[in-house]
This record gives sequence, structure tokens and C-alpha cells, in this order.
Amino acid sequence: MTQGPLARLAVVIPAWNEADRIADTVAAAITLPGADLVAVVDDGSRDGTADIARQAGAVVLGHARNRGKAAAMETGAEAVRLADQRDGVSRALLFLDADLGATAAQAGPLADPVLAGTADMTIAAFTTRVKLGGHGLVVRLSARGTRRAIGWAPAQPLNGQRCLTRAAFDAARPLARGFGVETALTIDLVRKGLRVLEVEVGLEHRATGTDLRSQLHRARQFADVGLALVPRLLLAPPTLLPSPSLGPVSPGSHHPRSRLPAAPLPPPRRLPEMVAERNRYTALCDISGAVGDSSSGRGSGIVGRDGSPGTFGQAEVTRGDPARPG
Ligand SMILES: Nc1nc2c(ncn2[C@@H]2O[C@H](COP(=O)(O)OP(=O)(O)OP(=O)(O)O)[C@@H](O)[C@H]2O)c(=O)[nH]1
Ligand SMILES: [Mg+2]
Repeated sequence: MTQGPLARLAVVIPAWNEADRIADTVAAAITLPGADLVAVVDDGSRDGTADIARQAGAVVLGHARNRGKAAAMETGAEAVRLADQRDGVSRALLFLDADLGATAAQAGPLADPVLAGTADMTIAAFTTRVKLGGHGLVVRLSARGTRRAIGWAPAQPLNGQRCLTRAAFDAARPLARGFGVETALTIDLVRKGLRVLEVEVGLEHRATGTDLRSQLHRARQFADVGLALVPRLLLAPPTLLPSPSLGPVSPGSHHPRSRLPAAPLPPPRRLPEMVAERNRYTALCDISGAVGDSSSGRGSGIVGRDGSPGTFGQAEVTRGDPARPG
């Protein structure tokens, strides 16, 4: 791992009723290179998650009542900020889900580019996926909306395993609520010209089923993602029209940090034309249309408006696998 000015890492784990897995997740997170702070944010759990996390070695913060995943991330990041001030450092923030268990030990490559200063945010692409009933609907919604907003979507757009610099986290605030947070993070940071990179990691999470509780969970996810997308599609400034897609990535043909060839950019357009096109995209954005779009979420890349690789305002793509677990 490259040791740069951000070589210290804080792991933030939002958790809600994760008594079964939180101990393994914390124990694995503590082993990550550079991680000197592991904070679990217990979001009103009723199953002893907080106590178990504390015994496993985490700093535990708590919400008295359930406030959703994004609020837990904000609480965790704020706690890290206080620790940073105390220690005179600026830690990178590695967000991990609580249900990763021992596989959380594989998250190191996600932090490396951020610690090395070559990315402002990384997004995980899990190499192993679990079959999840109905989850694809929310993935497609997120992928389709993200692509409409910024012309590109990560292979696993809802993946919550992300590493951000402090500056990138601050640029993304206020976070979109609940499970809309990942979709909004991608859109907002790419729009702000920050460097977003996807990284393949060997993480696995708990497979949620098809029972009523799981379906309610997905309905909540769907609503949160939709609520995150609406303002971002309706209020998009005209200068942020979708960039040209680079098409799907051939499986196996890329390295985790490889860069796709840049597609030619269209000629510059005048403002009225851009506004008209923005409105057209907005009108086209029928959220329910995400259902059944099997192409959504397929890996594609965008380049910065200046078209040059390696500059701010671009995202890099690692793989073209549309679905993702959690
Ligand atoms: N703070 C907070 N965290 C939550 C809440 N619901 C889930 N989480 C956490 O968010 C992470 C992801 O939740 P999961 O239930 O695994 O959801 P998912 O993996 O995105 O979706 P599935 O694939 O459908 O399971 C886990 O760490 C959960 O503990 C919540 O209401 N508040
Ligand atoms: Mg999960």
C-alpha cells in the first residue's frame, strides 16, 4: 500500500440488527492495512449489535432510533472527523456494510487508490455474487438513473463498499437519505469533477431472500433510490449532460484499474440546445421504465469534458457485470 498524506484509514460500518455478522466484520476490518479506527454506527438495533461490535474492538456510536443508512454514515464520518482533529490527521473513509463478515478483510484494494491519492472515491465491484430474489429491480433503477444523470453507471451501482477522501465526503454532503446514498454519491461526485474508480474485491455479503421482510426492504431501497434520483435528474445543470457511453466491457479483458479508450466527444453545443436536450432526458426519465431494462448497469465509462484520460471529471471502469449484491 502506498503511504501518502492520507495513509490513515477509518472504517465506518453502518449496522442495523447485525448481531450475527458484526463481530466477524469488525474483526476483519481491524486487520485492514492503514486502518487505525473502526467505527460501527448502530442505527437503533434491538439485537445487541452495539455490544457485540464493542467487544469485537470497534468504536461504537449509536442512534436511539432507526434513522437509515445515510444518517448512520454521516454519524460515523463525524466521529472520524473528531478523531482526526484530535490526532491532527485526515483519514480516508472506508464504508463497509456490516454483513460482510470475515470477507471484509479483502477490502484493502478499495482503499489503496484513495490512500495513494489517485482516486477521490472508489466503488467496489464484488467478484462473487449471491443470487438475490428481486434485487435486480433496484439495481436497474439506480443504474438507469445514474446513466441518465452522468452518462455512465458503475457495474454495481448500489454497492455500499466505498472509500472516500474527507474532501470527497464533504463535497457529497448532505447525503441522500437512506438507501439512496450510493446512487447519489456517484452522481454528485462525478458531476463535481472528482475521480471515481471501480475496484474489484473479493467481498461477499449476506444473501437476502424473497420473504415479506426482504421484499419490504427492497421496496424501501427502491423508494430511497427513486427519491435520490428525482432531484438529480430534474435539477441537473445543462452543462452536465450525459457523456458518451463507451459501451460494455468485455469480461476478462480488463484489469481492476484499467482505463477504457476514450470515445470521441460530440462537438460543443450552444446553451439553448443543451437546455432542450436536458429537458428531453428529463422527460425520458420514467422511473418505472427501469423495470426490465436488462442493459442497465452494464459497465461503461465516461471521460471528462476535455476528453483527456487521467484528469478530474472522469470515472474508470473495471468490469461489465450488471447485477450486484447489496
Ligand atoms: N444505519 C442503517 N443501516 C442499515 C439499515 N438497514 C440496513 N443497514 C445496513 O446497511 C448495510 C446493507 O444492508 P443490507 O440489508 O445488507 O442491504 P443490501 O445489501 O444493500 O441489500 P440486499 O442485497 O437486498 O440485502 C448493512 O450494513 C446493514 O446493517 C438501516 O436502517 N440503518
Ligand atoms: Mg447486504
